[in-house]
Amino acid sequence: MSARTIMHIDLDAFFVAVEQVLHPELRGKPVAVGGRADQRGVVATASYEARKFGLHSAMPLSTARRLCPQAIFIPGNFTEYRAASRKFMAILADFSPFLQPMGLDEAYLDVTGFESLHGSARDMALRIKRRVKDDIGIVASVGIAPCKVVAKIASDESKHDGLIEVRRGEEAGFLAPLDIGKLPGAGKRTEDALRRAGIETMGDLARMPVESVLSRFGAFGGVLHGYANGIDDREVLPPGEAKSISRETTFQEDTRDKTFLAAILRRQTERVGADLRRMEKQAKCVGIKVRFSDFTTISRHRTLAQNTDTDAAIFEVGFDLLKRAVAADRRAVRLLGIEVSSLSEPSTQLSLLDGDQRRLHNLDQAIDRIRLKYGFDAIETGRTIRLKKRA
Ligand code: TTP
Ligand code: MG
Repeated sequence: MSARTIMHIDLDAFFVAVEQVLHPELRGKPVAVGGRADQRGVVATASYEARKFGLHSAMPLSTARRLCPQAIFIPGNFTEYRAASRKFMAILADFSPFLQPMGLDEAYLDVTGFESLHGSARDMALRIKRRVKDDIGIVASVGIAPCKVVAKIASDESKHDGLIEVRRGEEAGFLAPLDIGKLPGAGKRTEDALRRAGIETMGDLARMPVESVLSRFGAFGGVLHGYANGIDDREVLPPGEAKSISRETTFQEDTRDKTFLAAILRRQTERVGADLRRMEKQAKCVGIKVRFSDFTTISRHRTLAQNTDTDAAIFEVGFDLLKRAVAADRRAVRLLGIEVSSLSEPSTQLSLLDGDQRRLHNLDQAIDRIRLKYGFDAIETGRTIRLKKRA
C-alpha cells in the first residue's frame, strides 16, 4: 500500500449552522433542529450552546425541552440543507477529484499528490476551512491522516472548528488513549461486547493478540483490530465510479502453507464471482492483496484480455499473482484478499461468448442457485474442501 494522504471533512452542527446563516438572530444561542418542543420526535442536531445543556442528536424532544427550556426548536428545512451540502461538496472537488461524500455534511478527500499544488496537506485543510466559512458561512472540522478511519476519528476529535493531522507512524499512538466507543464501525452491541472483554480504549483493542480478537469477535473483529492499530486500506471512492468487489481474510495464525492460501483464495474467488454474477457485471481487472506478518502489505493487479464473470478465469489470474507474490518471500502471511475491478455490464450477448466461457458461466450460475437455496457451504470445490477439513 503506497503512502496516502486522506482528509475527512465534517461540518459542525450542520443543520443548525445552516439555520444560523438563514436566521442570524439564532447565532450564539441554544438551538435544536427537530421540530417544536411540544411535538413528539427527536433532536436531529443541537447547537454547541445547546450541547452544553446535554442536548444531542436522537434525544427525545421532550427530554431536550426539560434540559434546556430556553432552547429554540426549529422544524428543519431539508431543501436548504441540500443546497448547502452541494456548495460544500463543490468546494472540496476544487481540491481533489477523489471525493467521497458520506451523507450531506461529511466527505473523504484523497489529496495524495495534490499537496504540492496547495502547499502542505495542512495548508490545504486551512484553505478548505476558510472557503467553507467565507462561501457558505459554516464551520468545518478536518482530520488528515494516512487512512480513512484515522482521518475520520481525527476530525471528530478536532471539533469544534478543529484541524488535526496524524502523520504516518503516529496513528496507533494517536488512537491508543481514545475511548473504544469512538471507533467507527463498532455499533452499540459490538461496543458492549468489547467492554465486557475488558476493552475500554482503542489501545486495549490494538494490543490484543489478533487470534483472540478473531476467535471472540469473528472476521469483523479483525477489521476493528486493524482500525484500532491505524490500519485501513479502504480507498476513497467517488460515487458512481465502477466499484470493485473484494473479499479478504485475516488468519488466526500467520501461515506459510501455500495449499491453504490457494484454498482460501479459491473460496474468496467464489464469493466474489457470485457477487459479480448477481450484479450482472463483468470484471476487466483482477487483483490480490497480501499482508505479511510484519504488516507489510502488497497488492498486485492484472488486466484481463477479456472481461469475465467466471470463477475459473478470476481464480486463474489471482492464483498466478499469489504464486509470484509469495514465491520468493520467506515471511508468513497474515492476510490474503482478492478483488475484481473495472466492472462493466456484459458487453457481448452471452450467446456470443466463446463456448468455454459460456459453459463456465452456466456452471457457476447453477452453483449460485444451489448455494442461494442451501447456503454457500452446500457445495465445496476441489480446492476448498480442504478448508472444511481444517475447520
Ligand atoms: P453529524 O455530522 O453527525 O452532526 P452535526 O453536523 O450536527 O454535529 P457535529 O458534526 O459538529 O458533531 O450529522 C450531520 C447532520 O445530520 C446533522 O446536522 C443532523 C443530521 N442528523 C440527524 O438528522 N440525526 C442524527 O441522529 C444525526 C447524528 C445527524
Ligand atoms: Mg457534522
